Amino acid sequence: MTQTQADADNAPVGQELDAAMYINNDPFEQIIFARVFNAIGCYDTTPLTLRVLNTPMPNENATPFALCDDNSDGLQIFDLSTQVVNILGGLDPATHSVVWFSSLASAEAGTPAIATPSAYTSNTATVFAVVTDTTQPTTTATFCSNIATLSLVVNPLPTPVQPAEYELCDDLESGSDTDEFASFDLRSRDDEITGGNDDWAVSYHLTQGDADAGAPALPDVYQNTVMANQTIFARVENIVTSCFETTTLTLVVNPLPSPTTIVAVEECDTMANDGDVDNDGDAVFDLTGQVTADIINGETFMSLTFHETLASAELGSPSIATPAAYETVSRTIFVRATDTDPATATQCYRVIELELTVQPAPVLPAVIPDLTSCDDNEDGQALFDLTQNDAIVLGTQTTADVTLTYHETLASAEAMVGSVSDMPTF
Ligand SMILES: [Ca+2]
Ligand SMILES: [Ca+2]
Ligand SMILES: [Ca+2]
Ligand SMILES: [Ca+2]
Repeated sequence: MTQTQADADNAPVGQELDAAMYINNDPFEQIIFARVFNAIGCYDTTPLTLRVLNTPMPNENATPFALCDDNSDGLQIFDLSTQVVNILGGLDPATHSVVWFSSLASAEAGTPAIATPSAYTSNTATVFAVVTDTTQPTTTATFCSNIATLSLVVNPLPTPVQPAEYELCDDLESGSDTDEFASFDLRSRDDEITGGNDDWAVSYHLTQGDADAGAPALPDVYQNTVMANQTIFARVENIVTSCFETTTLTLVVNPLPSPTTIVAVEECDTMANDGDVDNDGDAVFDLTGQVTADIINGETFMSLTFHETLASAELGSPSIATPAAYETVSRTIFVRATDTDPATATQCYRVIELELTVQPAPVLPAVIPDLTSCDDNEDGQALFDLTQNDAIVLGTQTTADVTLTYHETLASAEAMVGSVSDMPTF
């Protein structure tokens, strides 16, 4: 083999080409010459065309083909036909064929190819594409090809935590605290649902369909639209892989207790009430017995605490320490009624006012003048008009404020029984 016709004809020493390892000089196409000779020196020559075809250069950094593992089996069905443009890079799909193989060895051997590349079941793995230029001009059957790799990735779905029911007390923001609508801070549930996984983003949706579609989302602060109890849907999406899973969130509006507002509770400012002198200005009230029963009025799961200020009632503390014996001047106190239903997590409460009224004790003069009557038949008995000293006993008090009765014994007076019945003439 020689570079020129002359060398083929003359066969000068040293001009013969390396028949096993010859690299062409002229790009793409070059003619060399073959000299054929026999033992007695007869020879002939013929030209030989060397042709260099372009090897296709597919995408060496093809974007991994990732799918979400919708049934958590580690496998997914890949449609490799969607990856032709990806694997070709800038090569023209019209002039290049792509054949897929599951191993490098089979790609190099050209067999066996993946039978159904449009539905190739795989775990996370690498597949191999043989890319062939189908149009290069050639007088032989040589088509140049190259092998490129494509990563197949099966991404796991997020595994959201099923959140506990989200309970709120009926609020006023909806216009009423008895309408069973309240404003829910949905973002407050994110961490519970993601378990603190920062790669997972949460959105909330009215329906399962909206959650699957990812839109429309509910606002971060959402007022329920179904009274009392409503299930909404949370979409948990991996921000890296975009794989998502959904779960439900139940919104619950708990009713506030309904304490009954009662009329003012009255106590007498007497020594008998508080052990102090009459009319020292205050009295001892028992808030625990009938008062509590009247306020609860038969409603279940309600407990009461009593407070001197509205602020402490709203806070729940400090409360009146000894509600069974609360000594006070006349005042308004605040009753906090709290829901104690163990089935609810909210302990909703409502505050009402309670009037405590200290009634002044009637005042008796220290000394009432003796009553004197004449014994007209010497039997030691006489008729008395007990009312003749009423004005002295009443002092500045009037019978509109106090009732005056007379008794034969101190005990019956204190018990207010057995008054002398036939006044004014006893
Ligand atoms: Ca799967
Ligand atoms: Ca409300
Ligand atoms: Ca008193
Ligand atoms: Ca007192």
